[in-house]
Amino acid sequence: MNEPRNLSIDGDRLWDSLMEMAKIGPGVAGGNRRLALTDEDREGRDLFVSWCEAAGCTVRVDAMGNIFARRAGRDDNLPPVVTGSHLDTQPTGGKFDGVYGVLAGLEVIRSLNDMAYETDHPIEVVCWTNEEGSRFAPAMISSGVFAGAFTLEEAHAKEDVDGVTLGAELKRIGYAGDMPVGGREFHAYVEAHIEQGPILEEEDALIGIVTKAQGQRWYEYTLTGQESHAGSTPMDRRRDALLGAARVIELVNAIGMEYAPDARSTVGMIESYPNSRNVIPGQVFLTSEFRHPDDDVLAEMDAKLRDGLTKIADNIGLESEFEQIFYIAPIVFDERCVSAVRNAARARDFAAREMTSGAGHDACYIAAVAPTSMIFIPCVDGISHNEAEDISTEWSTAGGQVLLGALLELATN
Ligand code: HGY
Ligand code: MN
Ligand code: MN
Repeated sequence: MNEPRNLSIDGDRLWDSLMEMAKIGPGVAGGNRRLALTDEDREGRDLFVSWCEAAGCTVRVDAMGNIFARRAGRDDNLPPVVTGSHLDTQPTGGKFDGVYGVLAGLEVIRSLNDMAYETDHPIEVVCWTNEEGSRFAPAMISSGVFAGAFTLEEAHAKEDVDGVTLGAELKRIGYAGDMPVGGREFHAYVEAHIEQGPILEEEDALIGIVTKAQGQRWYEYTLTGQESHAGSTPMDRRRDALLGAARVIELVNAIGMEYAPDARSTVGMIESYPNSRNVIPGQVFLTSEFRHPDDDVLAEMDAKLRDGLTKIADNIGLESEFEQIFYIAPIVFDERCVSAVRNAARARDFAAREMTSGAGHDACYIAAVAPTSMIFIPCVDGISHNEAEDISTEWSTAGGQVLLGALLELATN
């Protein structure tokens, strides 16, 4: 029987695991490069699976390569309380984005084992595939399949820039599991993650009680003009695709600024063809994205973009192919799960504040199929998606303690 006592995680062990995982897929500036379903991702997954098995978990992999490590509850027929995040990184990613949530979840299991503490509901830690949406767009695609936002077939067919499909890579690295994706109940899902912004650190808060997440729209453009000679083509005779792209970049930024302070707008990728210094670019591929906590504003931004793009193309004489490749509505997280996080922070007297997530997370899709909330910890200067991403051991341990408390509240009937 569980005696009431000071239940705690082992912050040093969590930190050591984070540093061990960080050795896999090193970046060039101290961070990590473990793009989804690469050999580096496989190595990180294999290490995580070995740690889960050493912790006595049963490990299952579904058809999207999502890894579920399960610690039995008193009544194993009860739906699990789930935590976790992702191990894939951006090309110039940090050591903690996603990884923190996966390993903090494992640390909770390791600590419950140490304390021989039995929960009523089983507890599972999940590693979601391709959360970043960097190698295979869009982001959070595997939790998206789990939540029914994408079919398994369309997700498996997603291609990287070399035309390699997500499905083929799952098979190649040995993570094409046979478990169906989704269709099973989570009693609750709580994801721990670094904030990836400056608020908590600036306010000296240890914990973010995440109540909402903003909506997103991602776009792809192909602007087609005409290659021609840089020296002999008069300025009024050009159909310069890169000039068009430059105006799109300005337009995307102007719309973001118009809806500041909450809006976010970014052009992330651009490829100019033929990319020769004395040829007027004939074709440009670029991407952009909008984010906002209010769906109506996001729709207004979308309409302004479409209108502005048409004017730019007409003015320069470009053909423009334009596609919205991803949309996720703003999320309001579940009050029972949010209060479990709030209670856990309060029980430890941690400075905490409620907030909206600027970044997308797997929790955003899981919120559609299970009661869900998130825990944020600060990160240094709010920097993320950058190899300099950093956290303190104090922040790491505090987040783990709150995750333990929240999961115990939700896993106890
Ligand atoms: O783009 C995002 O918000 C997340 O990092 N995938
Ligand atoms: Mn992340
Ligand atoms: Mn990320």
